[in-house]
Amino acid sequence: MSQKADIALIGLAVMGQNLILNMDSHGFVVCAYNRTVDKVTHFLNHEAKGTKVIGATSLADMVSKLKTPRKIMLLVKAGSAVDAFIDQLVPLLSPGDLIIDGGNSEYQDTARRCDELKKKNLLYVGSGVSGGEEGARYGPSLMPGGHKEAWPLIKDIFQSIAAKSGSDPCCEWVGEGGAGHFVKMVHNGIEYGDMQLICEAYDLMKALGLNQKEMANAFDEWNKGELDSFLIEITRDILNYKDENGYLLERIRDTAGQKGTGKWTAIAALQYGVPVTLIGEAVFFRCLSALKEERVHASKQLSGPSGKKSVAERAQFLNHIKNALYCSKIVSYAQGFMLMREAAKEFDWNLNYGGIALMWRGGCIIRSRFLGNIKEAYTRNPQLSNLLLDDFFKKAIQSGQESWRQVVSQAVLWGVPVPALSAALAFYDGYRAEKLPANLLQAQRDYFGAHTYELLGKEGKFVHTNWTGTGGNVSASTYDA
Ligand code: 2AM
Repeated sequence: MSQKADIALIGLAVMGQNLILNMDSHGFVVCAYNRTVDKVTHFLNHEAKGTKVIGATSLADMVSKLKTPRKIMLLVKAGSAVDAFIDQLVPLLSPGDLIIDGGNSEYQDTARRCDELKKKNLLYVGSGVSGGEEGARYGPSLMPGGHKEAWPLIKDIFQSIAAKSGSDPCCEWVGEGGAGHFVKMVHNGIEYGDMQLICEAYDLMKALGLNQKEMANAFDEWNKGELDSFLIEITRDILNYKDENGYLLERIRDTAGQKGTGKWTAIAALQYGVPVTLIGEAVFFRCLSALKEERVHASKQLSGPSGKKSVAERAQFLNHIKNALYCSKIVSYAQGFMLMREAAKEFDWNLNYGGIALMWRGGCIIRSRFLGNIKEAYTRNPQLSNLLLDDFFKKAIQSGQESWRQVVSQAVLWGVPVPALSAALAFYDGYRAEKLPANLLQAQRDYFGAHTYELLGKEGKFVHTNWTGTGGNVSASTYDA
């Protein structure tokens, strides 16, 4: 009998193939399988030629070729395909065997599958995998969660193939149930936010009259400082890109697509009542961009400010834009971490926030120097309640906020939409406000719906007022909630 495999991987689209090749490069023997079995032979004869990868002709064949306890990773389309494979695998497996889903599954699905497989004495892991095809081959960011007993079985493989930040793997155990996929979802939401912020900076640069080379140079400069990141770097390259007709970017239709993971983050934010406003705006602005025909029509009907868009000092204003982007980015990550904190409470996860920052530090789309700063903030204080309260970020906002306010006000005066920059600023001002106008809101609710309110200094006592009481006489009745 030939050598048994360390792990099986089902799903030979590019991500799956590349993860297999990555595992192979790190010395693991992988058994490959795919619904359309012809793809297995093709893969073995082409991409995997000369490797230790073995193939399987059926699920039973695959299961027979694995060391026990068996580890089987799925990289198939999220949704019913995952359930279908689980259903077929269950009768072939023995107690203690492990199924891992590396697709983009919804965290509730992962939690449900964990529960179902636990009843069958099987282990289950739902892992976020980020970094695209390149990451899968040479080092993805991996965010595994599910049955904790499964972690020792895959730790070596996962941490070996993951991206590295210095010598640290961008992969750590995230938490129980759907925790891995939840964290991956927040990662994707943050990616939406980062991209939107960069787009707003680009739009403001255009408003200022910068040509494309100047914009590319600005992003190149920014990439040398605190904004150093994959997304800033590719933005520079995109701005520099020319084909036979000149710069390509201006010829691309301005309607954004989305696969839905940003939307899921916004839905989770609403569900758990966390003000993740920047990602929400990023999702909505993609929706607005998709209304191209309506916008073209409205652009001929609706007026905006007519003055010339100019500033006294262009270089100085560019620096303001950079600072505004940086401050907003801090708010966006603070919001994302607030969402994870709330979900952790809801699901009883013991999330390691510094570890999450480290997982995102390399391999994935939002990789950046900034995530190193977040990791350091949580290392300084693992109990940090909000990123905005960390000294490093507090100081960063202190020194950038004048710029941030200038940019948002100027954009408003010019009529340039900056939903993410301005939502972040509104959040910042709201979060640091000891008093918000919600006292009026509570009074209104009590007026029309007798919802009651609490008096300052008498919290816990709920009071109702008869606001239309005769002769303007306000009567209050008190009762315990
Ligand atoms: P296929 O090659 O047989 O289409 C990405 O689409 C991966 O998910 C591919 O390996 C694909 O298999 C698999 N996949 C997509 N939908 C599937 C389904 N309903 N059942 C099983 N595998 C599926």
